[in-house]
Amino acid sequence: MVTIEDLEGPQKITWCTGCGNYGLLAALKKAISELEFPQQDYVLVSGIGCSGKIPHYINLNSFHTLHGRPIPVATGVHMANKDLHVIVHTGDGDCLGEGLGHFIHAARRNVDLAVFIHNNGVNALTKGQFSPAAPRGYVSKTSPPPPGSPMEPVNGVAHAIVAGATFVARGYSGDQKMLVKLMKAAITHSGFAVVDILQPCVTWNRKLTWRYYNERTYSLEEVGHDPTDRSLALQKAFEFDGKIPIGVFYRAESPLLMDGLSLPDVPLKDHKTDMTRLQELLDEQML
Ligand SMILES: Cc1ncc(C[n+]2csc(CCOP(=O)(O)OP(=O)(O)O)c2C)c(N)n1
Ligand code: SF4
Ligand SMILES: [Mg+2]
Repeated sequence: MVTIEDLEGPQKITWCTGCGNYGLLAALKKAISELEFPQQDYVLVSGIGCSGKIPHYINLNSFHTLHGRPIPVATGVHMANKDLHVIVHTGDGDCLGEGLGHFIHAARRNVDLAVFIHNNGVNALTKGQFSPAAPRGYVSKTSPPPPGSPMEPVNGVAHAIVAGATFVARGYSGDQKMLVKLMKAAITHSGFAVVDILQPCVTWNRKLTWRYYNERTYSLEEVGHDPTDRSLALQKAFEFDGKIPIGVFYRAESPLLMDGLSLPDVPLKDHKTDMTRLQELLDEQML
C-alpha cells in the first residue's frame, strides 16, 4: 500500500500561499494512498502552468510536457503500456484553450485516462490573463472593462459530455472529501474520465474566490441526480451562476480505444524489434 509519506515530492512547493492547487495535491495523495495499486503503476502527465508543476510535488513517475499537449503524451504512454494508470493534470488554459482539440478527440476515442482540470479561470503562470474558462465580463489585464471578457466561456463539463467522455465530474478544491472520492472514481474508471476541478487562484482571480464557491457549490448526489441520464447531465452542466453543482454529472460504459485496435497481446513496451525483418523492409523500400 502507498502511504502519504511515500508520495512526498522531491521539490520545494512554489505555489502562492492560499492557492487552490494545495487542496488538489492533498486530495491526489489521499486518493492514491486509498487505492490499492502499486506506486510504480501511476504516471502523471502535465502541461505548462501553475497546474503543470504538480508532478514536481509528488513522488510518482511523471512527464511534464508542453503547454496544451499533455493529453496526446498521456495517450502515448497509455498505448505503450495499458496496465499503467495514466493521470493528466492540466490547466483550464492548457486543456480548454491550446489543448481543446486533443481533449475532444481523446473523449471521442474513449482513451482510458483520468484528466484533472485545474480550473481557475485564468492563465495564472503567465500572470493572470483571462482564460477560455473565464466567465463573460471577467476583468483582467487582457480583458479590461468595459466589458471585460466579451465572450462566453468554454464549458469543459458540457464539452466532455458531448464529445463522448464516459465519466464526467466537477470537483472543488475546498471540498476534500468529495474531491478524493471523485479522483478515485476517475482513476478506476475504465475509459476517458474528466474531473473539472474548481481551483481558486488567490493571486489573480478576484471573482472566482474561495468565498464565491463556498456560497454556491452543492452536491449533485445530495439532490438525487441520475448520472446515467446524458441529457440531464448536459442540462446540469449549464447551471453555473447562482448555484454550482459538484459531483458526478455523467457515467457510462463504452468500448475503449484499445479495444478497437488490433494490437498484439503484449504491451508495446515489451515488443522486441526483429532487426533482420526491419532490414528486409528497408531494403524493399530502397528497390
Ligand atoms: C506552446 C506554448 N504556448 C503558450 C505558452 C505560454 N504559457 C505558459 S503557461 C500558459 C497558461 C497557463 O494557464 P493554465 O493552463 O490555465 O494554467 P495555470 O497556470 O492557470 O494553472 C501559457 C499561455 C507556452 N509555454 N507554450
Ligand atoms: S498564481 Fe494563482 S494558480 Fe498560480 S500558484 Fe499563485 S494562486 Fe496558485
Ligand atoms: Mg488556469
